[in-house]
Amino acid sequence: MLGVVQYGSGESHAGLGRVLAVPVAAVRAATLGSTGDVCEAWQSPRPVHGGRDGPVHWCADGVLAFLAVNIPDNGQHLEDAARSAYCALFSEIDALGYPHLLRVWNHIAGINDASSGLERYRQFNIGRQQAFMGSGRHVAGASVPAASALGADDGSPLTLYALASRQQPMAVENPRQMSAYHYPGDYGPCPPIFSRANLVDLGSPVLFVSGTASILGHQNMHVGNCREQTRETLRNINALLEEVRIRHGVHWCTGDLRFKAYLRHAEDLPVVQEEMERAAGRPISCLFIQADVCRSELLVEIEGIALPAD
Ligand code: 3EB
Repeated sequence: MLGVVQYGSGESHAGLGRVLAVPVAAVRAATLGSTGDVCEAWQSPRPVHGGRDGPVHWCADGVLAFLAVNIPDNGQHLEDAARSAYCALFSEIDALGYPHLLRVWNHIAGINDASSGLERYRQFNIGRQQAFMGSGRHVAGASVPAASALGADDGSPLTLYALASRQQPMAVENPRQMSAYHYPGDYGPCPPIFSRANLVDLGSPVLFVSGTASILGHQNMHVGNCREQTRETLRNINALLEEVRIRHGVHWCTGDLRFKAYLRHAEDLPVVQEEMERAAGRPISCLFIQADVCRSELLVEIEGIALPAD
C-alpha cells in the first residue's frame, strides 16, 4: 500500500493512519451515495518504504511516491499555508528522488469565502505560485502537474495529497480551454498552476485527468444549471482524450476513466450520474463527493484516471 485517502467527518482519521502505517490523507468531505467513511487505497505491486517529515507523510515504491500534507488553517490569509505546503512537497520529492510532481489534490475549507477582500482560493493560488517559483519550477508548460482544487468541511486543515514519479511525465492541455496558468486577472492576482492532464509511462501509459469543469476558454458556462455544466465538463474531458490520442497516440474513451466527481449540492447527484453514464455509454466507475468547487459559479468538477486497457 502506498497511501490512503479517507473521506468523511475526520473523527476516525488519526486512528487509521496509526494502524495502517501509510500516509492517510484525511479529506473532510462527505461521499454521496454511500454511508460512513469511504477510503481510496493506492496499492503497489512493489515493496514500499515511507516516513514522515514535518507536515509531509510519504510512502514510495521505486516508481511512485504518494505524499499527504496537512497544514493548519486558522482561517487567516491562505497564502502562507499554501506556500508552506507546496514548498514542503517540492523539497520532499526532490530529497526522495521522485522529482516529477504528477498529480496534486487540494482541499481547502471555505474555498469560496473571502477574507481581507480576497477569496480564499485566490489566496491559495498566490502561495502556490510563490512555491513553484521559489523552488525553481516552471509555472507553465509540459512539467506542470495535473490537479484538482475543492472545498473541505469547516475547520479542516489545508489538506493536500499528491503523486510524484521518477519518470518524467508530459502535461497535456485542452484545445477547448485556455491553459489555467494563463487565466487572465479576472480570476485572481495569480493564476492556478496546473495542467489539464498529465501522461506518464509507469511501465504502461497512465493518464491523470485534472479536475474539469464547465469552462470554455476561461469563462464559466451554464451558470446555475448543473445538467448543462456536467455536459460541458464531459465535452471538455472528451476533447482532452482526443488531444491525447492525436498527440501521443494513446486512445482512451470517456467510459475507460475511473472518475471522481465533486458536487456543490448533494441533490444534484442523480443528474450528474445520469449525464456521466449517458456520455460513457455504459455504467461508470465514479466516487461522488460533496465539496465546493473553486469558482463559486461552478456546481460540479469531474476528474479521472485512465489506466492501461486490459
Ligand atoms: C478550472 O478549470 C476549474 O486550482 O488546482 C480545476 C482543477 C480547477 C484544478 C487548481 C482548479 C484547479 O479552472 C478549477
